[in-house]
Amino acid sequence: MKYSYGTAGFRTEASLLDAAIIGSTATAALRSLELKGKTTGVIITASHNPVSDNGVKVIDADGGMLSVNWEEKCTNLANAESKSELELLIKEYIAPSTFQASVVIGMDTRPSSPRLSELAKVILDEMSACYKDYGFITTPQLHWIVKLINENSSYSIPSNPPPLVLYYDSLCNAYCNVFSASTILHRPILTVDCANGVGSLPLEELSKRLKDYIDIRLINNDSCNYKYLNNGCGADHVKTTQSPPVNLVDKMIPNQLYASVDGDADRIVFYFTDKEKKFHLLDGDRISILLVSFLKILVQKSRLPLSIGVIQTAYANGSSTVYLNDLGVQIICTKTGVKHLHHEAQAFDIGVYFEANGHGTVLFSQDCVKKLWNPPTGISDTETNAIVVLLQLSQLINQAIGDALSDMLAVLSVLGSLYCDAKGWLSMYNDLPNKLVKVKVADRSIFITTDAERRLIKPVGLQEKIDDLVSKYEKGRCFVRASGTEDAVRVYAEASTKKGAEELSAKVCSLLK
Ligand code: 16G
Ligand code: ZN
Repeated sequence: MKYSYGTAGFRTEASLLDAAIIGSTATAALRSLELKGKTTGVIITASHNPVSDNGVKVIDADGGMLSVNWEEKCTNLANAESKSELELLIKEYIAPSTFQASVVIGMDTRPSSPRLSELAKVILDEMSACYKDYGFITTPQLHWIVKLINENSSYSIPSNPPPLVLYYDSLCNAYCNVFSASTILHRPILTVDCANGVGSLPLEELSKRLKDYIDIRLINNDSCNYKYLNNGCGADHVKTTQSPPVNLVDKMIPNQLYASVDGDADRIVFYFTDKEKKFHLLDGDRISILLVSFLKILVQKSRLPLSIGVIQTAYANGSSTVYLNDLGVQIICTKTGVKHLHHEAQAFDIGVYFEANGHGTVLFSQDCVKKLWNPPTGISDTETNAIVVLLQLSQLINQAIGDALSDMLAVLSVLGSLYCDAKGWLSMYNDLPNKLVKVKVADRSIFITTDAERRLIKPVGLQEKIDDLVSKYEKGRCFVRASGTEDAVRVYAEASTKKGAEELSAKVCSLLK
C-alpha cells in the first residue's frame, strides 16, 4: 500500500496503518531535531471516519499543522519498504544536532488507538527521543499543548501544573471574564452531541467547571462504546444530512440551541428547530459571520488600528460573502483545507477562518495581542472595555488550530454579549439554495483548478461550458474540484431558487459523464 500525507495526515483502515504511524512518529522526532529539540506532536485519530479506520497527523512546533516541506519526507518515511530503508532515510533527513528530540503524543478513543500509540512509543524509544503520552485527548488540545510548551522556554515536560489543566483554566477564565465584561445576563442552555468520541471527556470537564455560567447538556457522549462513534451522530453527520443526530430526532425543543462536534473535536456545527419543527443548521459560515460581526464592533469601540480579515473557501454560501462585503471586512477565498485558510488568516491582526463544515478559529497576531496588553493611556471606559473583551477572546479561542470546544465557548459568549438567540443568529442572512454532489469519474487527476478552486483550467473547454450554464441562472454559481480525500469529483452549485440550484447541479454533473 502507498501512503500519501494529505490534509488529514494519513488515514485508512486501522490494520493498515502501522507503517504510517512509524513514518509519522519518525517525522515528528526528526522535525524536533531540526528545530533544536523544540517539541512536536503525534496525534492518532481518524476524526469523523468509521470506527474501523484510524489515522495519524504530525503537529509542528508552532502548534500548527506539519510544515509543507516535511509532508513529502513523511510520505517517504511511511512508504519505506524495510527497516533498513527506513534507517537510511532517517539518516538522510537527520540534521546534525546535539539536541534530543521532544515529542508529545495522544489519541482518540478508537479501539485501535492504544496499540498504535504503543507502536509510536517504540519508535520514539528507538530514536532516543524524550516524549510524553497524553493518552485520550482531542486533536486541538494536543496542538494547544505543543504551542504552549514551545512558547514558554521555562516550560518543560512533564511539569506542574499539567498542560491540560492550564488548557481548561485558560478557556474557563477567559469565558468568565468575557461574561463579566459584557454583562451577559442569562445562563444559556446548550445541548452538545459529542459523536461518542474523545470530545466527550473535555466537554464533561467544561460543563462541570462552567456550570454557573452555562447549562451544558451532553448527549451521544459514550466514548467507551466504540460501535457508536460517529454512528448517526457528530458534526459531519449533521452537516451532510442536515438533520439531527441519533437521540435527538423528534426530541429537539423549539428555538433551543444544539451543537455537534466531530470524532476528534476539531469541528463544530450548531442547529435548532423552529416552532414548525423545521431544522436549521448554523454551520461554519455562520459561526464565522457571528464572530466577525462582534469582533468588528469591538475593534471599532476600541479605536485601535486593527485589521480584520475573513478567510473562506469556495464552499462558503454566496449570501455569507455578500454579508461580509456589506460589513466592510476584507474577504479572502482560499483552496479547501485548514492549512490554506490558517496561512491566509495570519496576514491580519485578527484573522477569522471557518470552512462551512465547521473547521476553524480566529487568529490574533502577536502585534495585535501586544497592542491589547498595552492600551494607550487616558482612553474611555468604552475603549478599555472593548480592549479587555478582545484580549479575553484571544485567550478563549485556540490560537494553534480550530477547536470545537473553544469555538463553542466563543459562540456562546458572543451570542450572550449581543443578546442574540438561535433565531436571531439565523436571521443575519438567508442562505442561497445550493447543492453539493459527489461524482465518480474515471480519473479525477485530470481536473485542474485555479482561482482558489473556483475555476477549471483542465480539462480544456469544460469551464466555458460551466460558465455558459451558470449564466442562465439568477445568482448562479458553480464549481468543480477533485476531492483530496476521496476518489471522486465534487460539484457545488448555487442559485436563487432551490429548483435552479438543483437543475444547475444536474446539468454540470452531466458534463462530467
Ligand atoms: C480535509 C480537511 C478539511 C477539508 C476536507 C475536504 C483538514 C484538517 N481537513 O478533511 O478541512 O474540508 O479535507 O475534503 O484540513 P475533500 O478534498 O475530499 O473535499
Ligand atoms: Zn476532526
